[in-house]
Amino acid sequence: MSEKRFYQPDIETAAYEKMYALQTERLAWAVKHAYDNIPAYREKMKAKGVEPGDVQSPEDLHKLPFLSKDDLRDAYPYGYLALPLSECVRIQSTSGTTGKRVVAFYNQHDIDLWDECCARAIVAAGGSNEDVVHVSYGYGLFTGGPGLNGGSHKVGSLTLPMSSGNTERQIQFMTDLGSTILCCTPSYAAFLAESIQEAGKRDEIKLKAGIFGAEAWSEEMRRDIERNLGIKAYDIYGLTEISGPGVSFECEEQTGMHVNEDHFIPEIIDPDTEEVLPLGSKGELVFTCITKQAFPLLRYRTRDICILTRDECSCGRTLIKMHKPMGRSDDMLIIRGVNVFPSQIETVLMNAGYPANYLIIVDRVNHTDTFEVQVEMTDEMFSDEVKLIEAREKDLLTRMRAMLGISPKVTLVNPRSIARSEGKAVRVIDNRKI
Ligand code: DLL
Repeated sequence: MSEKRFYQPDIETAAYEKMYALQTERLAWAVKHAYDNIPAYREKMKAKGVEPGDVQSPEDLHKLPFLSKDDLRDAYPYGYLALPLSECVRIQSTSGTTGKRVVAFYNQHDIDLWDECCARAIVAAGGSNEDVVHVSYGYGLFTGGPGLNGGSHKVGSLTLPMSSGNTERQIQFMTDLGSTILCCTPSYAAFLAESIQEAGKRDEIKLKAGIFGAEAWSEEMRRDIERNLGIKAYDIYGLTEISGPGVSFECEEQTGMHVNEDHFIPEIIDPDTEEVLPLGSKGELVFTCITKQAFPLLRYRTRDICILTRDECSCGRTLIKMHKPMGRSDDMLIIRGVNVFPSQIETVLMNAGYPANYLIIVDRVNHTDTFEVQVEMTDEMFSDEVKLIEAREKDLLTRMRAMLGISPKVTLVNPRSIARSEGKAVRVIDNRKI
């Protein structure tokens, strides 16, 4: 098999000067396109006193106004559409459950570029036309299924559009058709691994790699999935508004995700002051789409807390890297005044040998926050002896206090008692808002 390391080597390994020139040219086009075709955006620019001609290069990005999910919701559904509907061929939508959904529009050009971004991710995970790509992300309005499906077609892999659910059938197809690359959320990958083990099919699967994203997952969870499925697990990031999966993707180095910066220019800002922060700083990730035609968002605030770095990568790609998102500036939990990221709790659990099946329940009683973490035991941990369970809970509590600086109530629950997710896992129940 000829090992192809890059899908588009001229872009993925371009010298910085070449990338910068490309971004400069495309950015000028994108700003003018949005200004000319989206009245709401034109108003925003005018309110900030900016004209398209003021943005000559990526250095001028800071002059542009930000866009937020609320802007898109307020303008639902067509307010940020830059083309006539007759030129659009697809709609996708965010997975949010509260408020109005955000709908994203695509013309064929946008779909082609999105597919190419996902193709880069698949090739980076070792994919080629020799592979069977098993897509268990949801299909439909969610971008996971359609995105990886399109990417797999571009690579020329045999594509299994499984969608999520029906785990028994997933395992059957996986074994019968020899799936080699699995694409799904990390929580579903962990569940599939568990189910494959239970079905005694571990030796029958041919998986070599997984492309997992759409939700936060820890390094510890990665190691668990890799061990249990016998694969290399790659992270992939994206959001519906910026096209879907494939905004960034991991290479074999597994030290962050390369951003497809020929299409999406990233910035990191301080979420409170909105000031642009230098490379290496932790802050909120903002993207400017420079090639999208139907839904060309500029300076879109993702709310994902992240770090950007431009270090040399052993894979040969020169594309800027983003670290794994470390939580969100909007769903970070503040419990009794302490900032808590669910990923910190996951890290504690995985380090202590627990599976990533847990639920964080926050409430407010008598004006004081209550904070409980329910953690599922494995069959091996399960015991009838109360003393043993209490000792385990105490141990976890000590570890969590050290990590978080705050003490949750830790409750161990029976194996398989926390509902599994076929899509994004629900990890937090915050009753304080109700
Ligand atoms: O989750 C798109 C996607 C599908 C990405 C499949 C990767 C794989 P949305 O439903 O719009 O789109 O949710 C976007 O999910 O702002 C992040 O908070 C989170 N997210 C996405 N990928 C990752 C990741 C898709 N790899 C929101 N790690 C984003 C952590 C992620 N969080």
